Amino acid sequence: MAASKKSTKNAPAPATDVRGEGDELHQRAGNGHPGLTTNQGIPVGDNQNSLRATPRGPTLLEDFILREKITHFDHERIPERIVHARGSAAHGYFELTRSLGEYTRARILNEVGVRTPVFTRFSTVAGGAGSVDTPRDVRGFAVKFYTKEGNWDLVGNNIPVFFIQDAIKFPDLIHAVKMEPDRAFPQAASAHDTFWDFVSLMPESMHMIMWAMSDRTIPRSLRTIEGFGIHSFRLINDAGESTFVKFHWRPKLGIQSTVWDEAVKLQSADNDFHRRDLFEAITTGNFPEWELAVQLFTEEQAEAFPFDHLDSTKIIPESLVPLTVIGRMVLDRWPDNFFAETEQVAYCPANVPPGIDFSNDPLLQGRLFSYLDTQLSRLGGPNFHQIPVNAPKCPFANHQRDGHMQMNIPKGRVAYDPSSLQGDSPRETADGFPSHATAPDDGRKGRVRADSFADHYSQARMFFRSLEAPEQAHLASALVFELSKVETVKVRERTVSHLRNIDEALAKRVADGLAMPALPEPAATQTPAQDFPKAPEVRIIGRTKDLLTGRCIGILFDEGSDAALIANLRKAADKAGASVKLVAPKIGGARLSDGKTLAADGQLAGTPSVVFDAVAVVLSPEAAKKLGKESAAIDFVSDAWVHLKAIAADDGAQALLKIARVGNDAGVVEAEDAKAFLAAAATRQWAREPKVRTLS
Ligand code: HDE
Repeated sequence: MAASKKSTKNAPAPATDVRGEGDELHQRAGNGHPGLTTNQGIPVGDNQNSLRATPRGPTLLEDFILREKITHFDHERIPERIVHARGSAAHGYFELTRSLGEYTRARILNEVGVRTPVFTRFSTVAGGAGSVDTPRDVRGFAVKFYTKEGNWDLVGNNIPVFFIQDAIKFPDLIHAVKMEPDRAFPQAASAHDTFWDFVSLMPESMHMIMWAMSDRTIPRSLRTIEGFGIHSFRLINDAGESTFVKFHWRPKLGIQSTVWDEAVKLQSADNDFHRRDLFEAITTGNFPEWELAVQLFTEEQAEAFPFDHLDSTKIIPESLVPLTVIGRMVLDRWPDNFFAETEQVAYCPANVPPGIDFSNDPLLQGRLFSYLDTQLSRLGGPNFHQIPVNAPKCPFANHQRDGHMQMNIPKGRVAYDPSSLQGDSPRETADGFPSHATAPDDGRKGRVRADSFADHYSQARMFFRSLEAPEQAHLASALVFELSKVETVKVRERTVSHLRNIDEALAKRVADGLAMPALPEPAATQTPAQDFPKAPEVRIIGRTKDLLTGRCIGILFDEGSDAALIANLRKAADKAGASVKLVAPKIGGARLSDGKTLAADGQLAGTPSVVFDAVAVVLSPEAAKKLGKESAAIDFVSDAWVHLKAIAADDGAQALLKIARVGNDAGVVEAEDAKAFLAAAATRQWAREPKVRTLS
């Protein structure tokens, strides 16, 4: 009898983990199925009926199979993450393309061409594990690199700044944004009183508020978000010299976002929109990819910045320190099991290999404590590093012992250091930590905030003024939307009082959108905003890549649709790298003009156009007339129009377009002209926006 097979990198793990040697008892289910057993390996002959005293009598306590099964089930859940509870993750690799050997001795940043395995988890912040994928929220972007020198966790977000400057404020921030404790709503939303109450009393959050209200927080796909390590870290080279570094992930597909109405409708169309998108991309071989870029700067350069780089509410504009691309990350394998991997993965910003070190950013300093601590209750004890997804892929050894769920069997009598009794006990290594650049301690202790942290408005202004006009309008509308959900008038006013310090026109727009009788006084500040040069890198428009790769086109068809036209559109889309999904009123499809039945991928009522990047409507005149009375069909077309998507339609479909009040512009093309359609489908039709919505 063979021992169990271990899952190899790309092969799915066996459905059941049959450990150790068994005998024919364990194989007798037949057809290659292992026999069902209890957790003690006792073969189970009946998994359908519990043990009863008589056929209609009471169940017996003696039934150890029933008891074991129910007991295990009762304990299947662990506490969800206090933040970032909802997430999706994938395996992949990081490949260094440019050595940072001059700056760091970390091997992962020295060895060009070497592929280091990674496990990357994306998340929303505020919602629970079962909440939807598409609320307005920051996205977590956490990467665990399994390096040869131990695990390096780069635990970042898709926004390069944060709400607060000091970790001591984090519990307050999170309590304010989560559902309100007395009423237990709203779930996964910042649009409520407690959040705006807190941030309006916390001027340092204003820069982050600008980002949070921008289209960055309603991404189209996890494959189209940027990632940022946020804090400055240090790189330390062999000579012990230190260089500051900020880490940036840039998506190969470019940044793409939704429009707000689309994000709202996505919440009802598909709770799992981002998770499904990532799953489908990876399992169909369209592996998402990001570049890793760094900003490197010295202590002297940092001294000259007009802000403090240790303050996590600030970016370092690329005009001051340009980005250098040093590698790429490809996610190419979906986890075998959500709980074992995605749920149990434990990131910690304190996990860094020798050659990477921390800065004094007070937010980072607090995080260095929090992450290990939280796992003790979330994963139940100090041995969570032994869970496969968390275990380093390099050897690791020390004298830590015992504790709940110890999975290893350490050998020998020595569990302490120094020792002299055992030749193979682990010892310190000369090239291990500490690799720190020594920092002088000037002996002054105190709960103080450096004066260099006092400017809360200049970068908020820089961000807002750097955006393109449609993005500014979206940001203003988002503020109006969120503040309209705030019941307490003084909280609305206090927020607008900060906006006045950022940009007077923005404050007026928002006050007008809220129908405020008068503008409140600007918030008092000792450090008024300065005018920094624009930072074009904060925009999305202009930085989106007009690519079809990774986008999905929906084709709506019905009885009698033109078969050749559909085939042509599919072929052209496929050639351009887009995927296509067919939508029809019935999932079994419909008979096309050539008499053949084409099956649909989605039923019209359950597959609205929000899930697509562009749509084509190919209908016979009769079908268009029929669908003109079907609200799902009308919404399919009108939503594509108001969400600024390309629409291709044949002659037959025109009646439906008319009912859906689709206008005329460069994004509405004839279905016969596949080339024009695909060109329009590669981008959003921003010029259409003023026709379809009033922006604040
Ligand atoms: Fe986190 N954060 N955080 N955070 N964070 C957690 O750790 C915390 C912060 C981030 O996919 C928790 O394992 C404190 C900034 C991500 O598993 C917890 C502070 C950034 C994830 C925690 C911050 C992040 C977390 C909850 C202020 C961007 C999800 C569960 C000092 C740079 C990781 C857990 C995953 C998760 C604490 C602020 C990113 C409680 C105290 C800034 C992506 O430890």
